[in-house]
Amino acid sequence: MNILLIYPEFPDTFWSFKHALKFIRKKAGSPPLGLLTVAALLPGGWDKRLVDLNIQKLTDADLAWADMVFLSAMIVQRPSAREVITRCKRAGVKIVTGGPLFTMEAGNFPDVDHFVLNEGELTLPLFLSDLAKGKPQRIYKTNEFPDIHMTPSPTWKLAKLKNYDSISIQFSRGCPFKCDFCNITALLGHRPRTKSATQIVAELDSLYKTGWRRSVFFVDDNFIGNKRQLKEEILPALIEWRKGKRGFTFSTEASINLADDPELTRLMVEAGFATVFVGIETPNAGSLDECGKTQNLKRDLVESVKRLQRAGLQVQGGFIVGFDNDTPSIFNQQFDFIQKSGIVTAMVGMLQAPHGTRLFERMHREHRLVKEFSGDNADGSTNIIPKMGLEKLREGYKQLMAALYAPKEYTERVITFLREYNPPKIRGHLEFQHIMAFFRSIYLLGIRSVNRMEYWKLLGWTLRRRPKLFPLAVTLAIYGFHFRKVADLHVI
Ligand code: B12
Repeated sequence: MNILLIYPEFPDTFWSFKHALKFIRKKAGSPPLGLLTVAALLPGGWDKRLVDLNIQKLTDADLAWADMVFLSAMIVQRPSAREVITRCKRAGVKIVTGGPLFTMEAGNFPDVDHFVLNEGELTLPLFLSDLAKGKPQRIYKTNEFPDIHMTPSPTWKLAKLKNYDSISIQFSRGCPFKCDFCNITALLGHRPRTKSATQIVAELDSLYKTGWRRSVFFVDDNFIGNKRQLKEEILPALIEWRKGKRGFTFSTEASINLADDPELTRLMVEAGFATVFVGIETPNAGSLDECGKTQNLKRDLVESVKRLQRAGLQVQGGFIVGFDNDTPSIFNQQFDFIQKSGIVTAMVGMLQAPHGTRLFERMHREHRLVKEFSGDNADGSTNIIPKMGLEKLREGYKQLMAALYAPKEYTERVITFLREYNPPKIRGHLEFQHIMAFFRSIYLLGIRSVNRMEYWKLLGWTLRRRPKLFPLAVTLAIYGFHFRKVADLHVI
């Protein structure tokens, strides 16, 4: 069997980093971990190829080679996924789909031959067994969650790694918390399911063997869902693994209660974690209470963020406006909070209700659902009628984004962060393209840009006050360029 694994193109979103990646001559953020994992679950004797539309084109020759196409996508990739399906149909190639888009919207794709939904570890073997018998069904789904101790290492060799900035690996699935707007627990459950240290070290070893030295993103829904296992097994193993190796900085997603555990934070930094994305959502306690985000309540959120920054972690944050408890003062509150916290990468979105969430059910009951979920929670759209009124919310959101990513305010925020931040000992791998990115940034941001004064202000301040953080300041200046482009495109 010849299996063609296809990953559709992403639009220009906050996390696509499209405008920043150009500076380091990379084509995409990271290869599709879901498809590389599916490839490893397929029979070893089958031939597999990966076409990631974010780095290459899909050719007619690719389709002519394939006996079957395996397609994975998120909702934001819907338009590109539809094009792929049309081309496969025209070429007469059978299409098997899986991943978050199809798990949530299977009904919208009449041309797909087989849906292998939820987690592939459970559903794919059923499909393969029926296929072997010559009787594959149209839909395979399950309410169960697999033990991921059985999950094989992703087949890295299918991906053209040199085109990517980072690589994803996964230690756990699921999250113990119950935020009403998040669909993770519906997709992956409450009880964090984890891999063993042996599995993680084997995955890192196989990556190391490919020559990879750049950053690695642990794509866990909440990396600290099982703190005990982290402290006793995983982090000590990672600390041991990195001895004598260079590069390989890690990033991940975690809940804010990480800040309450100095030992866990210290071990993470020692293991090489440099960045953590935290769902902060809002400084409005009434709204945190409304959505059930109890872990963010009864704490000084700014101080929690600063504690992580002082420990050596760059904190990125997710924020939401438009809760029922939000009044129009929320936009200023969010702005002040984000500026004070020094969260440079602040993904702010309007409240949306994805399928499968408690919020979706409530909005349905209250007749407040209005349209299809766009799948991009930071594109200035929503599928619900907000209490404060859609126009007021949209206008406030627009102004908030414009203020947060205005050159002067952005530079101030970066400086607030650099002032607080204690860089970890483990540093990223310096490559020729990083040096070139610096020169490109001088030309594009320091000479050609109308905002060039802010660029020089940031670099000047860093050279005087935190010279060791100079490469980070350049990176964040480049990020600012990307964020402004995306905000201009979608929101402002
Ligand atoms: C890593 C990640 C990212 C990375 C993506 C890296 C990449 N190139 O893949 C980054 C940070 C870029 C990202 C960005 C975004 N993301 Co994201 N992301 C995740 C995250 C945390 C992990 C995904 C992952 O790699 N999982 C590990 C692999 C092994 O799991 P998997 O892909 O689901 O695959 C398994 C099954 O689904 C199945 N499977 C998957 N594909 C296929 C295909 C076939 C044929 C078969 C048989 C089976 C199968 O088998 C696999 C093994 O079980 C998920 C949350 C989650 N836990 O799923 C959110 C998630 C996928 N992201 C989400 C969203 C909304 C976004 C953004 C739109 C956010 C934003 N506003 O910008 C952006 C859009 C991307 C962009 N570039 O523009 C949503 C998607 C919702 C949806 N239904 O579409 C999720 C589910 C989070 C959530 N809370 O809802 N994301």
